Amino acid sequence: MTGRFITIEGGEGAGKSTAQAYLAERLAERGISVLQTREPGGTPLAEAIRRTLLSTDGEHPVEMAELLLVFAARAQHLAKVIEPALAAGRWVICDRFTDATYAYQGAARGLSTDLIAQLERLVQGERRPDAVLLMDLSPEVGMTRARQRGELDRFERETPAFYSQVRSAYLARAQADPDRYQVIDAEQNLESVQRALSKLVEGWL
Ligand code: Z5A
Repeated sequence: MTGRFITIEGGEGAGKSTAQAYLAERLAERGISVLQTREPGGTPLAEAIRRTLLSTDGEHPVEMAELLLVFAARAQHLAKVIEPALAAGRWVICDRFTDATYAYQGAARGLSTDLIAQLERLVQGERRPDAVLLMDLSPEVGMTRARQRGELDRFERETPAFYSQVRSAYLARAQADPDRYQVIDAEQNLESVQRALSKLVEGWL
């Protein structure tokens, strides 16, 4: 039996990490073995790429380099962590995946969707998330939450227009495939978000 691959997406400060931990706990209570991981990252090499991508110091990658670095990290992560876990029957909950590439490198940085789709096929083959949770909130609320946490990374220093494009791209992807995407209103208080997540878990099981 193979496991299920669930990804969590959304803008900055949307509550993805909080939701991931909550979902993992609910699933573990039901006896499901869960692996929590994130992108970019999830292996030592992919985490090194993450540090490069998020750093505000030194030379910044141009758009195309950023895209290729994201997919390089993903190739490593899939081969070393995600595929083995799914093959062992574990559920994988990943904080961001390729939807983020379409939203950030595609919609916000302006790289072509066709190019991203080609890289997606090259790196992932047929692998796609079984379910995508989109934690949707206004960029203003997300940025306020992110700022409260301290120093901002390279993406968190982008303009409001950049974040609006990210949000619109995510919502358009969710609308195009409503069976696979669940949109959660991430501006609600934590209790309401958790209630929505618990319902989802019941639906999955
Ligand atoms: N990136 C990319 O460009 N292309 C790609 O393909 C991929 C990624 C995969 C790093 O991602 C960057 O990588 C990302 C895009 C780029 N850019 N950014 N920024 P990341 O996921 O690590 O970064 P992030 O979006 O900044 O995540 P985050 O700041 O860690 O936020 P979060 O995980 O969504 O939120 P959180 O840590 O769970 O919660 C944030 C705070 O809000 C925290 O204090 C919580 O206690 C609080 N919180 C959570 N939920 C609530 C509710 N409901 N009410 C009130 N407060 C709440």
